[in-house]
Amino acid sequence: MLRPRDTPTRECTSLNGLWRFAVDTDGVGRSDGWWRHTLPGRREAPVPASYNDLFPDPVVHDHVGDVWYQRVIRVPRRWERQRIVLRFDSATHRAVVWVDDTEVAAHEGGYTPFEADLTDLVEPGGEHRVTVVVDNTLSWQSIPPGFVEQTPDGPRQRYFHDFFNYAGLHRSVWLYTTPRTYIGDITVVTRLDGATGIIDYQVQAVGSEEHDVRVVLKDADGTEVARAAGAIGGLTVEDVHRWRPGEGYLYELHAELRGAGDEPADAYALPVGVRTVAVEESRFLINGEPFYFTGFGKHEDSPVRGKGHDDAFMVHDFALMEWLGANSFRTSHYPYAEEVLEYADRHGIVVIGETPAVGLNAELGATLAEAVFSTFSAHTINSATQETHRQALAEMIARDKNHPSVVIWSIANEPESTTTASRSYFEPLVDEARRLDPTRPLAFVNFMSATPDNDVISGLFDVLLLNRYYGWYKDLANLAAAERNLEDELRAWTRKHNKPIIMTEYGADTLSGLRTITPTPWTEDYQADVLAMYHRVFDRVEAVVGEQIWNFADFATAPGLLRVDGNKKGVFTRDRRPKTSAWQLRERWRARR
Ligand code: BDP
Repeated sequence: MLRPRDTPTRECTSLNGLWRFAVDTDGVGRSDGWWRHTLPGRREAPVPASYNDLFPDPVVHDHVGDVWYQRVIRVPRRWERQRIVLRFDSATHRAVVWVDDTEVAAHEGGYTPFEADLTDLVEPGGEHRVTVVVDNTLSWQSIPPGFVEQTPDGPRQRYFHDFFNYAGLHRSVWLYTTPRTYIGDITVVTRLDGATGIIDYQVQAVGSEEHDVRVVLKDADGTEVARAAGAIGGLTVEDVHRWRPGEGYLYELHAELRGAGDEPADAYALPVGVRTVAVEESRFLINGEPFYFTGFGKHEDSPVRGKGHDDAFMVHDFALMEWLGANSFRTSHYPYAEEVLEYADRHGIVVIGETPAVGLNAELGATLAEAVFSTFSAHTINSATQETHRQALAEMIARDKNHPSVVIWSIANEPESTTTASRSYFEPLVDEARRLDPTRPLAFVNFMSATPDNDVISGLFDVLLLNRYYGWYKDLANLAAAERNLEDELRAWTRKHNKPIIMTEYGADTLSGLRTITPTPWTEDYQADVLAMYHRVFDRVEAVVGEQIWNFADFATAPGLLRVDGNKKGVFTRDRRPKTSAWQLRERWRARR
């Protein structure tokens, strides 16, 4: 799915800004047909943003169910004879969209885009009402899963993941045009043959049959370096400038459809980074060279905006990672806004892309939702959930396949992975991911109680991603034992699988400003001691090819006895002030570059 762009044949208008907004507390909007009229009440909400923290009102903050957004759009008169598309970069967790009285789109899943073709519905020069209902409910069949508990005081959403269930229109909304015959999709796969780069491309045209495809590759200065014709083909670049960590060099692939009169029917420009990714035994190779990941698991999370994308926070977060010398991050625990991946592409930051499949684990359900259940069963996570998961995976790969920054797909975070049911659940998803993208290594993030002895699914994957909390949930305030246990476990994984290991989570909750001399959990000093202990072990175990701390910054969660106004494992506070560990990391990571 191509991101909307202005090109010589396409025009984009942003629909970001203030929309009318109503919380459907009584759940009557759908039966009363709220899309037919102006929404009730006088509230407005910004797009993009989560709605939860905008108003000082627990009814909004903890709402379970539908909220409604509405605005009027004006379609420029000059868009006559164009194909007109309405696009939502995301709606968390599902949405239905109407234009005037007509339903135009419905989408499940909170972190991938969806579109509606409005060509036959809207009038160039005219005004139209756009209404969106966004439902934040998590069920056994949603990804991520959850359940709604009916209590005497109303419904309560329970879920098995450790971040607040922010919802709303978190990303941009667009109205854009393409010609009626248009480029529907482009796929690029890059290879290296010595100093030569090869870009295998595929351009999918939609509409009239009579057209030619032409492709021109330009370097970063805009100079043409290769050209080809045909919907499927290859471009060869001698002395190619590689995309590599730390330097996000991008070419631009200009694809054109040409009709009978040789007029350009459609044109689209796609940034392309030429690089390879491979796994060889326990090494992770980018462009044939061993790569060591340093950085974080993150969240899209900031005060007031919640999970709403914000360019200022994005640039600031990347600048802080650069200050530390970090070279990578994981999009824990869902695909991030596409702006984030584009930025990573341009700046040479390496990304592990993750689906929203977080909390598929009864053990976490017991801790985070006080719920007792079997992870996989006819009544809990079942084949319908698996289908939602498959769709989320397919939509992530469709959106992100062309980003050179993305080097690994993570199919889930901390699922149950020790039972035959987990093996049956994941096998088809692994096959599907490999079918959709045979070029990138595949992984899942392994939960602490799934050890080399009882795990039954790691053999299906290329890289081991481990979340370990020695020194925190285990061996608290006993870092000598934590160090022994961590090293023993890493060596056991290596003996069993001989695959690259990336520690995708480790850390300790830390209250900014709390200091100590003797080892005391929650202090800044204890966080620094825990990280230093992990780093000593990583430096001794050869199969460890990456360290991504949990978390980049403190973030909001559901209330819990272990959570003091959210999760405090950040190296930065929620407003991005450094804790003591930041200087320690800066020293370690900058020395590695
Ligand atoms: C892991 C989860 C992560 C949590 C973290 C923690 O992957 O989402 O926030 O632990 O407990 O289980 O801090």
